Amino acid sequence: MGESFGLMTEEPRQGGLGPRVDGEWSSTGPYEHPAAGWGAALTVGKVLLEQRQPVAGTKAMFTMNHPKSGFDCPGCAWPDDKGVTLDICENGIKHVTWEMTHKRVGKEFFAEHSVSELSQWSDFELEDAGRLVGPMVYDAETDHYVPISWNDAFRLIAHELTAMDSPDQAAFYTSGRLSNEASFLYQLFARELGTNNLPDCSNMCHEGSGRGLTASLATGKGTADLEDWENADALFILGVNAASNAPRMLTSLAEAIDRGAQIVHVNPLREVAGTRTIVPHEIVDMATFHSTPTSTMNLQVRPGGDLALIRGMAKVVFEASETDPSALDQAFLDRYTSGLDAYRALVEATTWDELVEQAGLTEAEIRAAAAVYLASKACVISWCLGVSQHQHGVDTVREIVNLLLLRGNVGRKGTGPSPVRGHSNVQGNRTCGINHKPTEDWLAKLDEVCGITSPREPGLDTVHTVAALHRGDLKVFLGMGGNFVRAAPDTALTAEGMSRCELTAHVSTKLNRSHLTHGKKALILPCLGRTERDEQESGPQSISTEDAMSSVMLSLGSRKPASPHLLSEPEIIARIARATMPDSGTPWEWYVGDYDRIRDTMAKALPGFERFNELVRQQYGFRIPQPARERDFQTPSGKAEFSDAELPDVIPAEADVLVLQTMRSHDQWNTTIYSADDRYRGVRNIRELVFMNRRDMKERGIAEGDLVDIVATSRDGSVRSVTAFRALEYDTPRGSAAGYFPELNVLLGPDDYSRQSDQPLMKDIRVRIAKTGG
Ligand SMILES: Nc1nc2c(c(=O)[nH]1)N[C@H]1C(S)=C(S)[C@@H](COP(=O)(O)OP(=O)(O)OC[C@H]3O[C@@H](n4cnc5c(=O)[nH]c(N)nc54)[C@H](O)[C@@H]3O)O[C@H]1N2
Ligand SMILES: Nc1nc2c(c(=O)[nH]1)N[C@H]1C(S)=C(S)[C@@H](COP(=O)(O)OP(=O)(O)OC[C@H]3O[C@@H](n4cnc5c(=O)[nH]c(N)nc54)[C@H](O)[C@@H]3O)O[C@H]1N2
Ligand SMILES: [Mo]
Repeated sequence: MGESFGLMTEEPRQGGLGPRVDGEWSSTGPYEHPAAGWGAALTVGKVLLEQRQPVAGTKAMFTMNHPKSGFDCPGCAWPDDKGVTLDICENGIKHVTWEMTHKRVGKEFFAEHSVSELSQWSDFELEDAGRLVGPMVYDAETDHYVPISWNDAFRLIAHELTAMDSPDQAAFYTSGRLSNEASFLYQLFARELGTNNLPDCSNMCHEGSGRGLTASLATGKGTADLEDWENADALFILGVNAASNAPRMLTSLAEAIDRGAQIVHVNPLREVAGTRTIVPHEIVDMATFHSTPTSTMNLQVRPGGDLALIRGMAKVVFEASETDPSALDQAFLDRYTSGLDAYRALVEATTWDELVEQAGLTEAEIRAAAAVYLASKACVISWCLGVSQHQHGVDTVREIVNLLLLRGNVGRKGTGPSPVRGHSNVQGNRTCGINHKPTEDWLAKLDEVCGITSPREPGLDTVHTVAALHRGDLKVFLGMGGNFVRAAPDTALTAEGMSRCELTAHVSTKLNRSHLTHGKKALILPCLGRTERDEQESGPQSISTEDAMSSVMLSLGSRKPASPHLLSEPEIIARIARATMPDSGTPWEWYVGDYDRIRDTMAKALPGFERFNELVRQQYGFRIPQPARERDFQTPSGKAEFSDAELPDVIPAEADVLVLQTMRSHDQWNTTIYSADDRYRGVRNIRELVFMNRRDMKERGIAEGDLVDIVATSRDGSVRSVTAFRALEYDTPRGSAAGYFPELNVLLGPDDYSRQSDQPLMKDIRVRIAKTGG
């Protein structure tokens, strides 16, 4: 795999990209204990000790997500629960502790290890080396990163950006941790320079959700918030591994069960959140081992089969309305929606045979789910990557909205669509302008307020950035956080594309693979983390973030920075901008002196941010007004739009082809892998694995633990493969398989993206699996 591009060339190891394993791998099947609880508490203690942070770490936990003067957990985007004083979870704690490590990566480290040597380190070892402490530049002669002053680093970036033939030869990537203030400055810089090339990580997670919701309801976000979760009597949870990736959702699920609500989990795998939990912050529950169920029904859908399931449920609702008019909210439908007749005709014309086949569920199961929906007065439907990272992600999101509309489950207490966002501020990034396809309204306002002329041509998103890198069309790649090379599809192709750039520069807290797969010139620019004190001219600064339910809150870091040489993200952006555009009329330095000034400008440029500085200082910040929540649907027709997509065929035509999904283990944060274990799936000391259905294994002569080759055929016919992965039997539907991201990203071709959302098909890789050497 990609020898010259800084990727590991070593033989595959069964530890995957995580730490080297010290014991035999083992697989005992799904976790039999409640989610969270003592398993989580033990891990937390271990993590704090490993990073030598038992005391400071514990102290930090008490200020995390604290409504006043705390910092926002840099983990997931799940909203803070207002009734809970210690609203934290195992994975949030791991995440924060990882940032607070005592280990440092300074100039001595880089003098000791060449880039070629570091390229042979695992991804875990790179990050585990510690926090980056000073700006570094790549020296091609010695193949080492060497120190550079901040000023020289900014000058180098400015030089490369001004040497380009067009501003569209640069791409400005954002990972979803970036604050609202920094996001605003970053997009302002890109646009003032003259490009909309703003690829971001939401191109890989919820682009499809945003597009679907916008087409249906004229809002790119969910309309439900935590209060709605608390007032729903039916919750449908599709395609999310909540116990690992949004653990604080477990609290909401347990509370829902306690008040008698129904919870239906839809997932090819029976994830542990679909069973029981010990509520993450309930210390008393932990002491008494009191656990609460978190589900009333589990439906093991076929990969990509969600649309068929939802349509089947709609079919039952229409059927019921023949005898019971209250099955439909006719008053709502008449007043607020458009396109019902066409949708109804389509649903009625779809046969049960088709629905059952495509959903991979029996008619009885679909009817049972519909019965829950029909019996409920207020329903929330929630989803994550299991829905969005598919070819028909946009159609599926729209089908979810269709079903909600039928019974008036939008814009009313206890109802609404509710996508589970990923990174802690991925939603805020978009709100603040990180968007490769901005609307004219948005740009016009930005131009008016900031006195610039934004380009109108749409820019590159993630998959098109990979293609442009590879064609050699991009001269400069700037990464604002994240680990683009590991996160994007087709690792080798992405790395090779990066090496064609004149300059790659990454603003980061820790060393990662993207620093090693560098351009001709390369910079590492270390920044402050979310937990750290950010001192500027006017004193300590707060930043703000927006959670998955549109609440914007301040976050104040208070820890001593990992090094006195770190700069904040807003400062780095402002200084790059000034160096590149010395005559810019934007008051870059003045903005950085006091972030209130950035917020004052944002208050004028962003709809819903009026009085930003004042509102964000309220105890729980503020919720961005959302017309769709008030049933004001600002679509072209002025109504919520039903969609009428054809039922997609999600079953591979060739009988020996399996649909492989790539997902996270319990012990990783995206490309950061903490260990080679996946507690809730019963796996230890192994990541280079593939979970398969027992019958699919038998058919291929594969026994438990056998080494297998996985060969993927891309949509463009090209073939990619990995070898010597271990096949493990798992309860996944026939014809499907599952393994870990980012180890399996090598299997995704550049053409393997949804034509609806432009999202890579990370949950739908078409593969053949056979015994290695067989
Ligand atoms: N601890 C931790 N928390 C995280 C992250 C992390 O890496 N670690 N990442 C953050 C980010 S950026 C994001 S976007 C989110 C991701 O959160 P998730 O969406 O939970 O992420 P995945 O691990 O990819 O899990 C996908 C889930 O969808 C299911 N699935 C796969 N295909 C289908 C399908 O066709 N239909 C249905 N119904 N289900 C399907 C899988 O079995 C799995 O349960 O989590 C965020 N939170
Ligand atoms: N096959 C497959 N691929 C996937 C996915 C999948 O499910 N399957 N999921 C996709 C999804 S949903 C996402 S969101 C992407 C994730 O893609 P990214 O967001 O690009 O990746 P992360 O792993 O979150 O980034 C980790 C790095 O961020 C840096 N970092 C951490 N904290 C900070 C900070 O405060 N500031 C700055 N500037 N840097 C910081 C550190 O240097 C760390 O190495 O991956 C995508 N790729
Ligand atoms: Mo994500």
